[in-house]
Amino acid sequence: MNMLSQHWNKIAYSCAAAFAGLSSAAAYAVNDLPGGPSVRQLNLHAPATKLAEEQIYLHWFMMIICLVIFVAVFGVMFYSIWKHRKSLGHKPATFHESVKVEIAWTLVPFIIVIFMAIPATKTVIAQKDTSNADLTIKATGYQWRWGYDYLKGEGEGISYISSLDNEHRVLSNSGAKGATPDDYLLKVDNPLVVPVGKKIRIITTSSDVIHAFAVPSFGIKQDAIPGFVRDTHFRAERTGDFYGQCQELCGKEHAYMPIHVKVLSEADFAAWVQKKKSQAPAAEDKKTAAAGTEQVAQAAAPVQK
Ligand SMILES: [Cu+2]
Repeated sequence: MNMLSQHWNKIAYSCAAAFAGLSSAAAYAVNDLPGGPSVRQLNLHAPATKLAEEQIYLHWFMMIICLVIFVAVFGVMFYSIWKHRKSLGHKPATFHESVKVEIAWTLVPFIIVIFMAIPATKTVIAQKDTSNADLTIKATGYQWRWGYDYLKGEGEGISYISSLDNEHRVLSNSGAKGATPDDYLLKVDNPLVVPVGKKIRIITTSSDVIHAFAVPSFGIKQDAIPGFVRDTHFRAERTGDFYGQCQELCGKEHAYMPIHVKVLSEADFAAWVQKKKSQAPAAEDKKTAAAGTEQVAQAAAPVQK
């Protein structure tokens, strides 16, 4: 056996080993998560809003135009190199300027760019139009959780913190060996709850560093910047659970601040609001009681000089 075939054998063995490793990993594989990532997903997330649908359409529209240009340009180039090569006796042309060619290669790309820009601009403008929202919710990024405040519309006044499910954090700390749940590191204690078919405006800001509020199925991603207010919006077309993550590297727990949006029917949402509102006064009472005890304790403590 010569050196070269030994070398190739080595590569083949390592490929086989890697493949075996992959298939044994597949035994533990999670399933597709509706509203979240899928196993071996190649395309964008399945859309749940009109805007996400438009983005996916634009993505393929642009990709196809790029592919056609690629094939056309390289086709002409390789054909010319092959058919008009020197060994066949071809002599290079000596012309220097051709007004016709120059006009053509300026106009054609210009028309293509306009053709691409029109649908893209329409979608970008629609993405930025946060007017006439049915519900306005402020999403505040914290290291490393999300705070949701219902500012306007049904549920006004509700506010809570949404953190990663602790069991998932423990699982991650232990290396996540063996089977992991389908919503691994996407499960939270208090998901963001919104009604279906309503325009939801999300105002983003942050209390510490830059985070980003992103839910791929809705086609939204907006930075949450400390000291600034930015906004985005979505109108979910169907009920269900949708998942996203903080998409701006924000520190050591960046991977542990998922976003879970629960889209409910209007009736279910109204019931949820009622439940939250009835819980809120109790929580308020507890807070006042705690503050009261603190004040008493402070008053009782000897004054230090
Ligand atoms: Cu973050």
